[in-house]
Amino acid sequence: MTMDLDAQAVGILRDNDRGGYTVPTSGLYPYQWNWDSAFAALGFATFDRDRAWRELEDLISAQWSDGMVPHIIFWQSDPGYFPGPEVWGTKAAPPSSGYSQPPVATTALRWLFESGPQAEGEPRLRALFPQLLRWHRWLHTARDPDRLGIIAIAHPWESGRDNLPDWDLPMAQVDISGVGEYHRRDTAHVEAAMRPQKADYDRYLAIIYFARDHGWDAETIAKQGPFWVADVGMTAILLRADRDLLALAQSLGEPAAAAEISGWIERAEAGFDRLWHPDLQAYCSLDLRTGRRADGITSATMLAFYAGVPLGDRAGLLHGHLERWWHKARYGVPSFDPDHRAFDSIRYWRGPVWPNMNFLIARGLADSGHGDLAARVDGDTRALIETSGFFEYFCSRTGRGCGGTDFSWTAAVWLALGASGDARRSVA
Ligand code: 9WN
Repeated sequence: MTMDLDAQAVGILRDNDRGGYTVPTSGLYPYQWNWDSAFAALGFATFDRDRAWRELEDLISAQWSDGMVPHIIFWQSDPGYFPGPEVWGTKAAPPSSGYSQPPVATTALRWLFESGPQAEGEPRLRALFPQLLRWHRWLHTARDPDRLGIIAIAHPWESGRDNLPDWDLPMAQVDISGVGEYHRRDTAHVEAAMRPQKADYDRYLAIIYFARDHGWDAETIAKQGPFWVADVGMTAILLRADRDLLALAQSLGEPAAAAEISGWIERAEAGFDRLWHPDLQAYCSLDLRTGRRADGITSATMLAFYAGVPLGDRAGLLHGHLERWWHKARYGVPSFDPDHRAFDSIRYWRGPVWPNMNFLIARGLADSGHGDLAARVDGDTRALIETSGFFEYFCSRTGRGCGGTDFSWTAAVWLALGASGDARRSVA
């Protein structure tokens, strides 16, 4: 059984390989996506290390001159996806979207570097390191211009967790009067009940049009953009990625970079506290335009372990939420609190289980000494794949597969977990 699934997972990554980069799934997502590639690299690393490096090299090669690494890279045109390059109008080469995504890629690169022979990794890492440093610097400046130690997203897509209920209130403020008619493609590939609604898409487009009409200028976006929310997921993943970048700077003997990165880590460790919601007893996103906190708990709160935030008594509170969610939803870890009125077990990021998030959550739990909980999260990820296949995400109540099929990150996570569930050992 496991052998078959291993072979299937390898086959999916091979089929989704477009020669240097991997599409998340053919049809629904026909381009390269940023954090998807980081997971794909971890999967490739289990059977083709050179290909794993290339995945990340291709991603970083699309970096903008200001340091931003885009969330979608349109390597070739494909009418099957909307909004395509003509809608974004970023003038980037290669054509790309104008937002970024959480930098899981840095963490994947560290895993790749440390698990392979020095002679293989060092020259490749040395070539990428300055670009990684510039990307992190961009995230810490363009997306945290006031140096709060929490990272804003300028569009829900920048979080990677597109239609979380967290974004409902901030999105309600977005003026959609200039959006006009458009033709979505996603619902031709998957059931509409599993995808964001038209009201969400109107706003996704209005936010893009604002940035496009202001030449994708990061300062204008930060000051006046219609959506500006500090995201727990982006902040936690960047903090973890900073720690990994620091380790890489030390391995490469880059003391000036190491000092700069240490400053970011210090700021984020202090800043993370701003996201604590005293009533909900969890880390929640914060609308930086209105000062309003999200009124629900998302799976990103569990990334506090992955980020290595000093938690004290809060660790127990977060475990309590996890236990409560398991009791209610059957499969962990739902992307949104199953006790909340906005929970929906199949609609995109509003309650299903996402294998990529589970992977990060479990690594964080394992690293912080909660091996039992990590094993349970990994066990659920495996059970979902064994029962339903390599779907984009899964219903947290029934385990039914949802969204895209033959999905790269699901195949990659399966391979990276390995038979033992020890991601690092199997990646090595
Ligand atoms: C928009 C590719 C991407 C993921 C995101 C996921 C979804 C895109 C979409 O697919 O977003 O970026 O069109 O819905 O939410 O996490 O990177 O798999």
